[in-house]
Amino acid sequence: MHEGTGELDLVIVGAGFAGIHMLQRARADGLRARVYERGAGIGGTWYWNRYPGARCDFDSFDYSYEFDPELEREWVWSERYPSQPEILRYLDHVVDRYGIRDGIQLNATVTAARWDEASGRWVVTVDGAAERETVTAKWLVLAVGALSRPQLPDYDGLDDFAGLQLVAGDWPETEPDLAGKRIAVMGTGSSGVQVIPPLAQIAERLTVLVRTPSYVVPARNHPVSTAEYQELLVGGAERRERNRNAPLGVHFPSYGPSAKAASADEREAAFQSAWDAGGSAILSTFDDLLVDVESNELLAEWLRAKARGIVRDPAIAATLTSQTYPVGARRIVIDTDFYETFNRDDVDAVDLNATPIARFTRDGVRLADGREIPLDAIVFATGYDAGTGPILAIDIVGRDGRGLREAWAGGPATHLGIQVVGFPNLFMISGPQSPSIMANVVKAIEQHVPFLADLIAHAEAHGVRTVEPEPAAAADWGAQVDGIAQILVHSRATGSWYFGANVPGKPNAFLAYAGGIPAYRNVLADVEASGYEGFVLAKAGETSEG
Ligand code: NA7
Repeated sequence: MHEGTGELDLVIVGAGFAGIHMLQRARADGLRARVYERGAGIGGTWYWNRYPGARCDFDSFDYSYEFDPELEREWVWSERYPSQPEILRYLDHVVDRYGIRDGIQLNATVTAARWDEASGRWVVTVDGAAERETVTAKWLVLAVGALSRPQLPDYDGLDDFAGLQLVAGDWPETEPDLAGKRIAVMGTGSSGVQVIPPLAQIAERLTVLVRTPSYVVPARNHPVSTAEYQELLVGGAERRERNRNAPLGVHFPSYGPSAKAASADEREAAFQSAWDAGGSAILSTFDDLLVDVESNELLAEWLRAKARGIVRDPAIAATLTSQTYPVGARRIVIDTDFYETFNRDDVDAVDLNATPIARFTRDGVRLADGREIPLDAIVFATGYDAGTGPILAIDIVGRDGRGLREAWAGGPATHLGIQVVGFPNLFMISGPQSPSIMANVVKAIEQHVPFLADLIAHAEAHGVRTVEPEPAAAADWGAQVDGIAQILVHSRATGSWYFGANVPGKPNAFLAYAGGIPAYRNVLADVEASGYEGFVLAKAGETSEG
C-alpha cells in the first residue's frame, strides 16, 4: 500500500529493531504507516554504535526476531554474538525481505508531536536534512530505543582540548584514524569494555579513566559455520521455548536455589562452568543471586578474584575490582580480552575515585594530583540518558496542552510501559516501566509489537477514536514496577543509570519492569483477553478521560 505524504494512520519514530518490526506488522495489517529515522541508515542504536569492537552481548540466535519462522530459517549468523555490522546487515535483510524500505524516511528527526483533540490525531513535526515537514496520524508509536541518547560529562577545558573527542554511542561514519595515537577511554560499562581492547592494539598509549568498574565475564565469542548454525536451528524451537520462560528472555542453566546454601564446591563448579561457557549465564547459576545480597557477594568476590588473577599490576587490579555494588545491579559486562589488555605496557588505568579529573587542557587531561596525561583523542563511553531521555528529547504535548516533560517531571509514569495518561493514541515500544533494559530487548520488542498491532486493529475494527490508560491502572502499574525493583539487589545501586542517577537532575526512579519476560507476557495476554482492561477505548462522541 502506498501512503500519501501528510496523512497517515500510523507514525513510527525510529528504525531500529522495534520500528522495523512495527512497520512490518502495520503494513501487513493494511495501515498507512511510516517510520521516521534520525540516522542516515536503519538500525537505530546499532546504527550509531559503530565503535571498534561493538557487538551484542546475547547470542545471535537469541538476539534475532522469531515472529516469522521463514525469516529465522533463511538468515545465518556467522558468529556466536552478532557484531554491529552483521546486525545492520540482518536488519537490512529484514527490511528488504518484507519490502518495507519505502516506508522508512531517513535523516528525519521527529522533534515534536502535538495531540489535536478536534481531529483526534497527532500532529508530528519532522526535521529533515533540508526541510521541516508536518504529518498527522491517528496513532503514534515511539520506537526510539532505551539507550540511544548518549550522556556526556561536562568538564572544564573540554572546549580547549585540541585532540579528537569521540563518543562510543555516536561514532563517526568515517572511521577516525586512531593508529599510533595517545588515547583515553572514559567509562568501563559494556561499551568501554568492548572498545578498550581493539583501541589498545592500535594506540601508541591507552589510558582508561575508571570511576565505576564493571563485573566482567568472558564472552567466548567464536565464528559459527553455516553448517553449525543450521544444526543450531534444528533445536531452535526448544531453545525459543526455554527462552520464553526465562525472565531475561534468554535461558541460562541454574545449578540450585541458593548460592549461600550451596557448598563451596558446588558454588565453584557452577560459577566456573558458567565462566567457561561465557556470556552473562553466571548471574543465573543460583536462583537467589539477584535477590539475596549475601549470595550475591559470594559471586561478586569470586569475579573480583578472577580479575585479580588475570591483571598482573596489583594497583590496576585494585582499580578494576573496587566495585562496591552487587553484581548484576548494574549490567554485567561480557568481554573479549578486557582484563588481559591491562597487562600491556602501553595500557594504564586511572582510578578517578582516588584521583579525580581536574580539567581538560589543550594537550590532554590534568588530574587532581597535578599529573598531566597528554592525549590525541578521548573516547567517551559514558553511558546514556536511558529510557526517558530519547522520549523526552521530543517535545510531546498531549491532551489539554500538557507536555510529557511536565507529566514526567517526577519520573516516568505509564501503564504497562506502553501508554501515558493524557496522551491518547501514543504508544511506546520497550519504553520506561516495561521489561526493555531488563531483558533481551529484541524479545521485549516482540512482546510489544503484536500487542500494539492487535490493539490498533481492534480499535480500528470497533470504531474506536482514542485509546488511553485509566489513571488508576497506571498508578497501580507504577507501584508494581517500584515494588519489584525493591526486591532486587538493584535497589542497592541507586547511583546507577537504572535509577537515572547518571544524568544531573533526572528524577530517581527505577526505569524498567523487572518482573521478567514471562510475567510481563501474562500481563499483556490478560489485558488483551479482557478486552483491554485498564485502557479506555472511546468511540467518537465518548470521552476517554478518567
Ligand atoms: P554504561 O553501562 O552506563 O557505562 C557508562 C560508564 O561510564 C560507567 O562506568 C560510568 O561510571 C562511566 N562514566 C560516566 N561518566 C563518567 C565520568 N564523568 N568519568 C568517568 N566515568 C564515567 O554505558 P555503556 O554504553 O557502557 O553500556 C550501556 C548498555 O549498552 C549496556 O547496559 C548494554 O545493554 C549495552 P559511573 O556509573 O557514572 O560512575
